[in-house]
Amino acid sequence: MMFRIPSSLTLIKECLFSCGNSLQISSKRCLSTQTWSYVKPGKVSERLTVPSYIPLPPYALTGEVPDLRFLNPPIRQAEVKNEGQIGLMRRSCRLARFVLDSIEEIIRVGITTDELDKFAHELITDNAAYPSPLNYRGFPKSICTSVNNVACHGIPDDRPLADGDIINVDVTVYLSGFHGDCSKTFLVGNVDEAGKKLVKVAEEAMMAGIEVCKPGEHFYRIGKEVSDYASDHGYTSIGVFAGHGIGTYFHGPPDIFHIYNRNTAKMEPGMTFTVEPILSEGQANVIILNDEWTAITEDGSRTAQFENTILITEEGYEILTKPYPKR
Ligand SMILES: [Co+2]
Repeated sequence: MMFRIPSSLTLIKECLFSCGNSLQISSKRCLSTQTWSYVKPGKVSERLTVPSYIPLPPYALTGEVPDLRFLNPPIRQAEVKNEGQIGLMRRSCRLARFVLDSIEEIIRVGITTDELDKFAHELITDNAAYPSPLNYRGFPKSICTSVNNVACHGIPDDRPLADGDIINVDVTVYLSGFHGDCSKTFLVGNVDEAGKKLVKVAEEAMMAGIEVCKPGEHFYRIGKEVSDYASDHGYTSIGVFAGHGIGTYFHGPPDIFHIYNRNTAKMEPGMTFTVEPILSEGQANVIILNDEWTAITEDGSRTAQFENTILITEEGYEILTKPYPKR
């Protein structure tokens, strides 16, 4: 996912919270009935390495992401891909979904997000792919794991998953020169009814955005549908994070906003991009912690997110990262 820094967003240098890993949030909510814990970052393990035969994206060694406008040919707007490129997108997207589905099978109370990261890293590299987040603008791990009040870009660490957590796992892989990107929010153990509803509505909101996609449709329509669906169910769509075009680059044009916006560009067959709204139980404001990645809600609300990479087809859309049929 791509991050846009709005002028109102405060980047703070010190971690706001000095208490233990899991503390009860002091907010206006009723503390005695809260069944989930407030999360702050834990200890991050050593960076993992990638076998030397894995083809690397341009930023893998330096952390620096090339500006797409200076490529040859430059990429300034949503790219229309040919059949060959679409075939490769399909492969990387299928692998991303396979990894996400495999992570789902090992998620349980007590497993740490670092263990999830190691598992994903191995599975991705075993499939001759590179875990796209690793060293992307310096990101230290291979997946993002965002628990409860962490809105996105959570860094896998030593915190064990607790009964009642909701966790978004975001998987992106770079296979045969193309990225595929998807994420899902999972329930851990016994999640309260409010949490279950948040997760369900977040998935439906993503689908509301995807279902309007077709050739000739304006990009702003996605943000309108997502945002309306969220507010109809009592949630807010967090506006500072956007979906993105995807291809040989992890993040490129167009920006896919999940709130009302004025992007009047139109969709065309062959375009590939992500739709990945984050819904908050409370306000939409987020704070970036001093690790420069972890985005938490300012008011301590829980959030849930779902993401797919989609292709615009002649008839409408195709979800390239669609889940495998359950056996
Ligand atoms: Co994304």
